[in-house]
Amino acid sequence: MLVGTPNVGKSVIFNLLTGSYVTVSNYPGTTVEVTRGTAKYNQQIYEVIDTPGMYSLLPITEEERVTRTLLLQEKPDVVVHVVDAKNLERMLPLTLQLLEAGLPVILAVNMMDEADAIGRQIDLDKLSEILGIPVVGTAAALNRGIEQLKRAVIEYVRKRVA
Ligand SMILES: Nc1nc2c(ncn2[C@@H]2O[C@H](COP(=O)(O)OP(=O)(O)O)[C@@H](O)[C@H]2O)c(=O)[nH]1
Ligand SMILES: [Mg+2]
Repeated sequence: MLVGTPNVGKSVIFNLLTGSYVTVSNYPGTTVEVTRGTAKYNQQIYEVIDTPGMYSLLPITEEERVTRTLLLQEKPDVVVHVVDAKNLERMLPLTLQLLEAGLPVILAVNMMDEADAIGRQIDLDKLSEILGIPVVGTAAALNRGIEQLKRAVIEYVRKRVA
């Protein structure tokens, strides 16, 4: 399940991960759209869900309420928190909320190309060490880091199931 604030690249990542069998539906009783697709990797099929943007697990908007419900009801094997590398410090509080809720989180630090362009350096290994979760740098619009993200997700699922 891909989560994060609006405009961080969730849908670009979703499209790179999934094939053409994508369904868009309104979450029951709402006008909020949830997109589902499948990804195939090493003969395994994974369901991928693109969620409405959320700033906090304590919902204010209908979008946030839907994403919170999806997180709690669908019990995803992996929650990929997608963040904008340019605004990392504003986005990490949600990572902590997701972790505190006991969710299996991987952090995708997206827009690394733009962070690079403004001379912003991010120590992804250090971040991973501090948070205690896998951290992958991506530039989804340039199709960079997606293979590493897939591998991180699969490795995480494998370890949790084992
Ligand atoms: N430069 C750059 N732009 C990106 C990247 N990922 C996404 N974008 C752009 O950011 C905008 C928002 O992306 P989108 O996937 O719709 O964000 P969402 O609201 O999180 O689903 C789009 O214009 C994307 O093309 C990236 O890694 N680098
Ligand atoms: Mg989107």
